[in-house]
Amino acid sequence: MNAFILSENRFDPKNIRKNESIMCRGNGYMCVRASLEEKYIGEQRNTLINGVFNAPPGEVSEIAVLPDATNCEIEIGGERFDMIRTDIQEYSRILDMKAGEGVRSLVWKSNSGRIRLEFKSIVSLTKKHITALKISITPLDQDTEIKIRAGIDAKVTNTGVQHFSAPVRRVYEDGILGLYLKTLQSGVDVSVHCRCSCDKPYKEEYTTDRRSVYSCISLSVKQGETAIFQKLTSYATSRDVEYAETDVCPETVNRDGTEYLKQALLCGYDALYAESAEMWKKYWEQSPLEICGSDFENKAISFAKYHLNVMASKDDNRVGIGAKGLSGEGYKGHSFWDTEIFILPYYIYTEPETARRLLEYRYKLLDSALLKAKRYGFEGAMYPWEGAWLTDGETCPEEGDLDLMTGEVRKNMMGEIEVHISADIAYAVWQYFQATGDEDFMQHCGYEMILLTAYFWSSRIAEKNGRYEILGVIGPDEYKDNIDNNAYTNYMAFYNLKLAEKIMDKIPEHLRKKYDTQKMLCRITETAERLYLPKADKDGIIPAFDGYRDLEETDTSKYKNRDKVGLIFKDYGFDEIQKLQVGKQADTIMLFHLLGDMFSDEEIKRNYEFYEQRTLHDSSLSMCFHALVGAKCALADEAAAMYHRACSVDIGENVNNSDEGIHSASIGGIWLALAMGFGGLCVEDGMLSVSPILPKGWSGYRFTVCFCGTRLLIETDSSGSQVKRLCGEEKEIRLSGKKLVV
Ligand code: IFM
Repeated sequence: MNAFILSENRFDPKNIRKNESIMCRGNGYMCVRASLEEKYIGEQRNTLINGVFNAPPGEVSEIAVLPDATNCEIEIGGERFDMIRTDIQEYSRILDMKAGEGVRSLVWKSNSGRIRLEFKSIVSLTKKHITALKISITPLDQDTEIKIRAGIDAKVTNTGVQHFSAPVRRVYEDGILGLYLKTLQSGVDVSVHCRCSCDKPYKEEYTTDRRSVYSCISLSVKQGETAIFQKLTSYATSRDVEYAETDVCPETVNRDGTEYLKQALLCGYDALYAESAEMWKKYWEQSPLEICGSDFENKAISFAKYHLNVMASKDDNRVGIGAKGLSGEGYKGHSFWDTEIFILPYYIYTEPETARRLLEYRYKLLDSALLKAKRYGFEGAMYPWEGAWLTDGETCPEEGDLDLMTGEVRKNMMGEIEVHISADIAYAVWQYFQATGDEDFMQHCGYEMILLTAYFWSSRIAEKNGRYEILGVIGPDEYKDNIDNNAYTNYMAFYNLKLAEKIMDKIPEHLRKKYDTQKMLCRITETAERLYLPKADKDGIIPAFDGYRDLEETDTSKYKNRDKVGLIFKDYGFDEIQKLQVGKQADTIMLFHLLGDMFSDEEIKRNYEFYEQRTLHDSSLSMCFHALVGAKCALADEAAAMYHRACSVDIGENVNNSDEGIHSASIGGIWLALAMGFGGLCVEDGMLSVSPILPKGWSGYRFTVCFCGTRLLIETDSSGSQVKRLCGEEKEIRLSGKKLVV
């Protein structure tokens, strides 16, 4: 089995959306879902650019679906190509993750005889504004007349919401189609240009339809000859990082968009593919990642690495990572704690520059975090639970689930009380610093972020029972609303406070001038001293929140480990679930990885088993973390089973699971569980440490780690583990408890 190929051997309309998500192509700047060129009911044809958000009146900001350029309708002898209504043979469709190319090949039994079709497409990794499509058409039985209609179509919406003004449409003398439009509220200018052509003599006409412009190419092709059609497209927006420091006008965006396309046209599909594939090759070679002995897990880890390269911007620190990456409009393109806790470790240890950019994005959100704290009567940095564009502030929708029978809408409290994200961000800052030693980042951003998040906790506590408590929160487990002293939140807040104490003497002068750091330190220290940290009860269980052990126990076997999530709602309403010892996702157990030193091995194992039984894994964030903590508890086989489930989130059998986009946290979590769970990767007292274990069913695995400028390859098989230095200076590290110099 080729680990770098995602494939479909039979066209099944049920899989249209899932394949669009998992096979999407992108480069961190933009992503194009792998929609088929011809239209089908149920498709979700999305092209998304990181940072192009818009908020219609009364709604929160969401990533706006851009005009589509994937479309291409083929007609042969007057018959339209369509895989549902016609006879299709020799079908195969793949995403070659090693080269970032989608390929579909088939033979269509048309009324004009058999036609061989091959579709190839990329989003260039080297020319980030460019997408390219190449279609090879070969009539096998007779000479044929071919018509191809392809263009730019702005009749796209975010599931019904139109974010753009009516477009200006143009066709230029050189056959370039242009479409210019603006987001309705946020005023982002977008230009899309495309050029269609064919390698055989053809006639070209231009048509328009509502909000769209097309090129219509017709040609005759002899039996056995191949006509090659090419469509190259460029996207440019006024939010592109190239214009970050200037006030750009629409004309400049249009001019640059045309120029990007003209440059691409000089290359053509094959050369564009070759240079992009070369960059992909470097990406794979720079940091090898493999699981041996288990084909599925190996494919899943390649899949994760592929998507981790297409979801994050490499050069723009004004954008984050969406919960669906850039693979779909799900979760409105917003960034959650998913980034810092699940995804960032991959970048920290393999692409530290990208990790820094992602943390700078959070730094740039500090003003929003300070404002949000004020709005709720607190101080310090209360980070938005959902982040979009820098000036959007909190983008968590206030409306929650709708009760269809009563018409009542449940208020969504996450933006207000799912506060652990502030500590998660501070935690991530420190993780980054530990692995990179990047003092420059800390001076410019990191210390301030740690200080202000810690200060937030000193205002978010309430004095109760002679101590400080954190009341009225939502913890990671979102099936529990408005709880007191969520163990996860309290411990992470404590960590954040202690971190602030630790860095106090490193706070640079400009921050000492900006803030009353002495006063802040006093409050931070006092809060840390008096903050309540839920301790294990007589059974050794750390209560997930106040009163947890008094809740009713229920048989979770009916609801967990099934194909569908949310099954519990068939038997219980949301309010009833509050009274049960059940959880949606990993919660307390996450502490055993994040703050493992604070708990004994015995405590970790007992709590892991207790909470796993009560967790429904209804969130894609759950399985990877259970695999990670399970591996750390030396429950290697259970962890491997959880890992398998985490790998199945996007590429498993469940057809609809990823319709709205891939699950970026789970994808980051797959790497996290491999490297930090099975591989035991961590930094202890400034020294890198790995202590790999090999679960049953795997014959080995390898991953790379970038630590303070040195890149290491960690390889494990049944004979043990070894560490090789790939580049950078010598490092003293700990391998399975023993110090060695690599
Ligand atoms: O951040 C998560 C949350 O923990 C569970 N619901 C989905 C969110 C986005 O992935």
